[in-house]
Amino acid sequence: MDNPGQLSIIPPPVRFISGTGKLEGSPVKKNVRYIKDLQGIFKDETARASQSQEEIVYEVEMYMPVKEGTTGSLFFGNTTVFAGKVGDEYYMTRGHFHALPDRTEFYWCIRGEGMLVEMNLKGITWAEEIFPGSLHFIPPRTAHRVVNTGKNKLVLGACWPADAGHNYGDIEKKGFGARVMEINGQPRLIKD
Ligand code: S6P
Ligand code: ZN
Repeated sequence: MDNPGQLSIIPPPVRFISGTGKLEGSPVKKNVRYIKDLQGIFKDETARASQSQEEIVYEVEMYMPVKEGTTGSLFFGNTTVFAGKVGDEYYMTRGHFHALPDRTEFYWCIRGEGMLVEMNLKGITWAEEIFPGSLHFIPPRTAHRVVNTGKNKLVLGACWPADAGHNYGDIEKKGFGARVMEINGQPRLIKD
């Protein structure tokens, strides 16, 4: 043994860049959602279909150190929602319940401004303001969607259980019951 008694010190596999919220490292996976991927998500489908289909609406970077579905473990990620609108509706994520409905999640804002739209199983919808430093707990059985109401990128960190999974189907069928629209130059949460 070269160094008897010496324990190993290793570099971490992933770096979280605090200024930008980016993740760096070989285990990081990335998903990009373009306008062309978001059919039926925005209120004005005609407007969505007529704008540039290759424009990015949002990107997600994920560090998933265990197999998806592992009980008792965690995933870490970021979501960047670009600035833009489809008609009068701000760019946003698809939104989902977790497939295991009681699984919760934390989001926190790194930069930008927006709204976190949430909906419970009774169909009651509300939104939390997002701003740098804001911290958001997604309760059990609560659908969640991130909306960028600003002129710059909105970047959020997220941490969620590795067995949470995603249920997109219920949102595709019923929506959130409310949308964040620009009305007279201001973001408003209005009934759908
Ligand atoms: C995962 C977590 C986020 C979202 C991301 C994109 O539980 O909530 O990482 O996956 O914000 O949203 P969506 O609705 O397209 O998965
Ligand atoms: Zn989630």
